[in-house]
Amino acid sequence: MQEEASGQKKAAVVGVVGRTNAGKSTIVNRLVGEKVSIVSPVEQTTRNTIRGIVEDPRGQLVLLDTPGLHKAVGPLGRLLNGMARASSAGVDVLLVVFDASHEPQLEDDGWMRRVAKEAPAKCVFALNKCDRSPFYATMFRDLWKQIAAEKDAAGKDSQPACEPVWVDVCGIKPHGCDALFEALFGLAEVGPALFPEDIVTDYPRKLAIADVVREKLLQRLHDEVPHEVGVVVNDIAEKRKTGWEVAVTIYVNRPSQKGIVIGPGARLLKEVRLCSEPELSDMFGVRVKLELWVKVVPNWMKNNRILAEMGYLGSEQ
Ligand SMILES: Nc1nc2c(ncn2[C@@H]2O[C@H](COP(=O)(O)OP(=O)(O)OP(=O)(O)O)[C@@H](O)[C@H]2O)c(=O)[nH]1
Ligand SMILES: [Mg+2]
Repeated sequence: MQEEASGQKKAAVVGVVGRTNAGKSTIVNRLVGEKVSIVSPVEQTTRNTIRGIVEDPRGQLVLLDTPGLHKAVGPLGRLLNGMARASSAGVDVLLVVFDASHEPQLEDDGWMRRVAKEAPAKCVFALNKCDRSPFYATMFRDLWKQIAAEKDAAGKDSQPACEPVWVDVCGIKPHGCDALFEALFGLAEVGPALFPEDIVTDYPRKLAIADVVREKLLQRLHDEVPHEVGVVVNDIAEKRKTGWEVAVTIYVNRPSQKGIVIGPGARLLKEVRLCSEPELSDMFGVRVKLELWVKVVPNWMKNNRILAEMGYLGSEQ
């Protein structure tokens, strides 16, 4: 590569967007090579914008993993959609992830129209889940052709739709994102690194711990409960001999949900704790012990203090 040969490294901020469940966080973790963002089959898994930092001989990519766009339900849903839209602005490269194991959905159409309208200079369309069959790559390409043609036909005054770089990817396979890496570094420009070399994320510690606990809950809860669960880390006591003792509150919306989260004989909560602790100990290189409390606060999603503690209102700790 020319830049490498001349010793000049590249750098880019990449906004990773797309509809919920498309596999954005899976791809970000794969590119970073470490888990920086939680993943689950439940919609609206990612609730904060998370920066994953990729260091490579070619340079540095700063990936902004965002909440997936979805049909907004309630104040939290609207907040997450706003966050997703806002984080596509002001990036060097826009990476739109599509789940091509399904036909294009309304939100996919929406992202394509947004790209056509705003014509970002550099854009990659990643068709994810190419391990699955059928794989609707042609349908996605045809939809884009149609949207770009509509935009170009719309008038002389507006700028023409941009030409995205298309890549088929598989977020769950070890080499499933190599082509995407190539595409992103291909679009990045020569420039200084934005973060020190040895960090993979600057996501605040309390929010990262809360996310791991929420991931373990999402993996075990069904129906509407996952969307009405929120997690806050209240305190991290750093003990010299025994490691970190972390106090965590799990907020639910209704009394019946408290019983579901705790589970018969407190089994579910215990499982969540036992799965989270080793992962967190690994993540931070110190023994982590969790104390989990479940609290019913009707309409916590409308409570600005709680939303701020969760980092959803931009007052991250
Ligand atoms: N088969 C297959 N499944 C995948 C692939 N990539 C992601 N998944 C699965 O898709 C589901 C959603 O993945 P996430 O990475 O959480 O999706 P997301 O786009 O970040 O979702 P939100 O955070 O809700 O916006 C998870 O169950 C992943 O394991 C893939 O390439 N192939
Ligand atoms: Mg996500």
